[in-house]
Amino acid sequence: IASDSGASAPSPIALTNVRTGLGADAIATALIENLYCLLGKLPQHATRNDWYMCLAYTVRDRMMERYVATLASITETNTAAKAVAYLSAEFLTGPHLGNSLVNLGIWQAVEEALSRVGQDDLSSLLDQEEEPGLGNGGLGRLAACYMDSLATLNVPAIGYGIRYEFGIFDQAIRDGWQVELTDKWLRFGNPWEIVRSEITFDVKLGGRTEPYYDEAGRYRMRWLSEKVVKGVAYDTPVPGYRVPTTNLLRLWKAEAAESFDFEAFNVGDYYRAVDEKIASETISKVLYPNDEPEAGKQLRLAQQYFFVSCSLQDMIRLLIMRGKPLDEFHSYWAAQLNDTHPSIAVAELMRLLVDEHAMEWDQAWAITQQTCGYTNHTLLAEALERWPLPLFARLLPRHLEIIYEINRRFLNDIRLRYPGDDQLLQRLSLIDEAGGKHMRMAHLASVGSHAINGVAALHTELLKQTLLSDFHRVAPEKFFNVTNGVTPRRWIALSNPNLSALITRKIGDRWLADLEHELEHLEPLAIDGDFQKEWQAIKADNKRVLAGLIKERTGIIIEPHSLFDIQVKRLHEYKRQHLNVLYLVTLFNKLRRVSSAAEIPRTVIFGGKAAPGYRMAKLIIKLINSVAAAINQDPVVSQVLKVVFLPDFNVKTSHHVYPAADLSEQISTAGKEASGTGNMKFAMNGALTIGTLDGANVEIRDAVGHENFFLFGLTAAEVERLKAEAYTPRSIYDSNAELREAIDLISSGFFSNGDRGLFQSLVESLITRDDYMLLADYQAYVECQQRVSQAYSDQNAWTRMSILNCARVGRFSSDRSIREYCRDIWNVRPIVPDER
Ligand code: CR1
Repeated sequence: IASDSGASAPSPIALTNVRTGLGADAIATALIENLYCLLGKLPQHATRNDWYMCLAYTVRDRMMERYVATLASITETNTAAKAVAYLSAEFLTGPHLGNSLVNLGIWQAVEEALSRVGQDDLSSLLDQEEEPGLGNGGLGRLAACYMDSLATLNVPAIGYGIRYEFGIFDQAIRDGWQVELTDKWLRFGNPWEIVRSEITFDVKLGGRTEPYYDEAGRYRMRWLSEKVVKGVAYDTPVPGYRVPTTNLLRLWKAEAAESFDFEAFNVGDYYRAVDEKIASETISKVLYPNDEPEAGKQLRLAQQYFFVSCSLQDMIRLLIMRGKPLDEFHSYWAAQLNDTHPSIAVAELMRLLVDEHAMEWDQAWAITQQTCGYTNHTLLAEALERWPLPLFARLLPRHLEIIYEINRRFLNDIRLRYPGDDQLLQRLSLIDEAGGKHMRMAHLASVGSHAINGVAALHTELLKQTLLSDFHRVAPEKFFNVTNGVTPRRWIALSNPNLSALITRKIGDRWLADLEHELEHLEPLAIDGDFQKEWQAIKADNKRVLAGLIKERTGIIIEPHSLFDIQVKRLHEYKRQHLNVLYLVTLFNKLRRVSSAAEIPRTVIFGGKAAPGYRMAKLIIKLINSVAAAINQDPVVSQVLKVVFLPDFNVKTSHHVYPAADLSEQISTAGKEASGTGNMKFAMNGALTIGTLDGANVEIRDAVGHENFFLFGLTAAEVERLKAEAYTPRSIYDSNAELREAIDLISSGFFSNGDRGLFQSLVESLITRDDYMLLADYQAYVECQQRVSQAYSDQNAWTRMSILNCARVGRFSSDRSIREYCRDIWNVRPIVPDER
C-alpha cells in the first residue's frame, strides 16, 4: 500500500487503484482524470480554481472506502455499535482540504503529485478554498473540533445540522466601521459534499391538532399541518487522523415538498406555487449571525425544528435499517444537544415515538431521556432561548401539547417531592408565566436529558449555583463538567507545520494522536538553549507570515520583532476588547509624554465580527480602528506601538494568527466566558496568556503553572459581590488619573475628527453602568501589561515559558473532551477496526 498513513481499511477495492490510492502516482493520475472527467478541462486550460476543485475531488475519493465502511457500522444489521448524533445548528468546519491531507497522511504525496502535473504551489490551492462559515464562533467551531476527535477516536458519529446557503457574513471595514457582505460560499460549488437526493424527510409546520381513535380503539392525537417542507441530506465526510474511521456531517437543505400547493398550480396560479417553493427554501437560507442568540424570531425556531426533525427521522430510519426495534433506540443512539438550539428534539422525539410509532408515553419518555444529553454554553441571560408561547403554538401546535404534558408530569413529581414549595414549581416550570408567556428551552433540554454539562469547571459550578440551580437541587446526578478542547490536527499540525515538525523531531509523532500524554515530553526541552533557538526561529517565521498578511489586507506595516499581542474572538462587551483599547490609549498618552526608548515594541492585533444588530459591539470596532489610526500615524508612538484590526477573522485566517502570537488576550469579565477555546489554540502554539480567572483560563493557568500565566482582575465571586454592593464606576473614573485621561481623550473627539458625540454612548455606559466592570479591572490590567513587557525583555525566559505553555496544555485536546463525553455522558465505545 502506497501510503504513509499507517492506517488500513478493509476494502473490496485495491488501494493502489487510481480512485483511492494514497501514493503520489495514483494521485497524479487521478488529478488529470478528474480534471478531464469532472471539470472538462485539459491541464493547459485549467485555472487555479479548476486545480483546486480536481484536487478536492481527488482527496475526497481517497476517503470513500473508509467512509463507506464506517457508515456500514451504523447501518448494517450485524454490528452492534452505539453511535453519537451530535445535533448542532452550527458547524464551523473551516476549509477541508488541508485538514484532509493531514488526517489522511497524504500531504507529501499530494505535493509530489502536484509537481508531477506541473503545479508546484499547494499553498495557493489551499488558499483557493472558500471556507464553509456555518457557525458564529466558539460553539460552532467546538462542534467541528468534536467531529474531528470522534472520528480520530473511532467513535461512529453523525454531525447533524443545517446546510445554510449563506453562512456567517464576510466582514469588510469601511471608514473604520464593520460592513457585512453576503457569504456566497457555494458560488463555485462544494466538492466536499455528496447530495443524498433520496434521503429526504417531510417536516410539518403550523396548522392544528385533532384527536382520533386508531384501529385498536386507542385515543390518539394527530397533527394537521398547514405546510410541509422537505429536508434533503448533504453529506460531508469527516476523516479521523490516520485511522480507519471516516464519519459524516449530514446537513439538511430545505426544499419545497413534492406536493406543494398543487391546487394553486392547477388553477394556473403558477407564481403562487413558486412562492411556496421560495418560502420553503428560506428555512436553510441563512445562518443567524448572533453569537449569543436572542430569541423571538419565527424563522429561527423553524430552522431549529427543521433540522432536528429531519435528524431524528433519519436516526429512526437508520435504526430500522439495522433491524433493531424502536424500543432500543437509546441503546444505539446518543444524541447530544449543542446548546438549546436543538432542544426541541425532546418534544419531537416524543412526538415521533408516541404519535407516529404508537409507543406508550412512559416508554417514549424513558427512551428520550436516556438518549439526550444537553450541553450549556453560556450563562448570559440575554442568550437564553425563550419562545413566546403564541409563536410556538402557531408553528408547532402538537409540540406545545406534548410539552404541556411533559411539564405536567414533571411538576407533579416535583410537587410530591417538595410539597408546598410553589415558588420552586414556578421556577422549574418549562413555561415562564411572568409577563407574556414563554417557553424556556433550557428547561426543556434539562428535563428531557439524562445529562447536563457545562464547558469548563468554573462554568459548570456557576451553572449549578445560578442558572440551573433548581435543576441541580432536584436532580444533582444529571450534572457533569466536560471542559472544552480543540483538535491539535487543525490547530497545530495544519496551522503551524514548522512547529509541528520540530515537535515530532524531538518527541516522535505520537503526540498528534495522544496530546494528553505525549506533549509533556517537550517539558525538559524548555531549558535547552538550542531548542529554544529553534522555537524562537519558528515563532519569528510565523510572525513574518502574519505581518505579510496584515500588510496585504490592511496596508499596515508591522515590525515582526515586536511583541505580537493578539485578541481575536467575536466582538462582545463581556469579552472586553474595549478594556484592551483603554490600555492602548493609556499607553499612547504615556508614550507621547515620556521617551519611548525603554518601551518594549508591541503590535496589538484585533480580529472578530460583531453581530449586525449589536450597536455597541460595532462601535467598539470603530473605536479600535480610530485609536489604531491615531497611534499608527503618530511618528513617535508608532515606533514602539502599532495597532491593527484584521478584517474578516474566520477559521482560514486564524490559521495564520494563533501560531504568530506572543501574547493571548483572554480578558473577559470573570464569570461571563463559559470556556473559550481560542485561549487553548494560542497556548498550544506557545503564546502566553494575559487573562482573568474566567472559563477555561482557570484550568489553563493551573496546567501551565501560575508563574507562566499573566493573571489579573476580579474573580467571578468578587464581580458578583461588587455588583451587589452597588458598584460605582464613576468613583473609579474620578480617582484614577490615567484612566480619566484615557476616557477623556476618547470623549474629546481626538480619535473621531473632533466629533465628541461618536463614542459618547460607549463612554457613558462605562462611567455610569459599566456592566462588565472594565473600570474595576483597569488598573490591574495596565499593571499586568507592564509585567508582560518586562517578561518579554528577557527572551530566553519568555521562550522557556512559551515552551512550557505548549508542553503543558495537552489536556485541552478535544480528544480528551470526547473521551469524557463517551465515558460520562454517551456510554459509547470506539469501534475497533476488526469489528467492522
Ligand atoms: C461560549 O461563549 C465557549 C463556546 C464553546 C460559547 C464560549 O465561552 O468556548 O461557546 N457560547 O463552548 C455560545 O456560543 C451560544 O453560546
